[in-house]
Amino acid sequence: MITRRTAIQTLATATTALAAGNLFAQAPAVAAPEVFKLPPLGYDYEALEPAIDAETMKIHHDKHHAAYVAKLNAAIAKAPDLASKSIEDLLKNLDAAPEAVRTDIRNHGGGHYNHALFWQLLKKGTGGPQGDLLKAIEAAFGSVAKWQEAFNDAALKQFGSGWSWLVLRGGKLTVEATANQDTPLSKGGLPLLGVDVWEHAYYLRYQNRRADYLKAFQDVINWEFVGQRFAKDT
Ligand code: MN3
Repeated sequence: MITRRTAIQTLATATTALAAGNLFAQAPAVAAPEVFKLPPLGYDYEALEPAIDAETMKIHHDKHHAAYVAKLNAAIAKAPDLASKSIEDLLKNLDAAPEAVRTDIRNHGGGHYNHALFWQLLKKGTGGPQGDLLKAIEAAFGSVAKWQEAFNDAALKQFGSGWSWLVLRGGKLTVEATANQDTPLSKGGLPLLGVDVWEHAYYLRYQNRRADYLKAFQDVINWEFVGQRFAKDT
């Protein structure tokens, strides 16, 4: 005869066995699913020497960007409904993310997006802006030199960590700075070009000399890529 007590005992034994089975089946503990992946750099670490040194590129891409991706995936694991969204969608609609993960999406999602863009923005020897982009820069800033001045000025004035950007907003070009890993995408703009002014981006070669890094950065802008981004959205 099955009493209530033996029924509970049987159930408890079965539950324990099931849990044990699951434990062995799942071991070892798995990291958050890789919804977002670290994109390859796309060129050698030393490709941007001497403007940006190989060691900085290696640590910046393999460690810093990888950490943003890992922490973004950890946040997505806590809000699986977001897993089907693109990084652009997540950042354009931060308010749509559950409050518990919103700050992580903003910081680590922003870090992932900004760096994935940044690697593509870098290339030696592409000259300067051409064609329609050149015309638009001249119309908005007066000249390429004046744009450089505004861009570098915003980068120098950014207190602490952040970015300076060339942004396409409402069909017009602007220069804007953001703190931390905030991106113009979250405020309705399209970042065409950005310079990372976190110290991890330049400290090994330039130490406190952010202005020297910014001057050298101008030699490694992939203007063909920036021009393509501009053409696609105008
Ligand atoms: Mn960085």
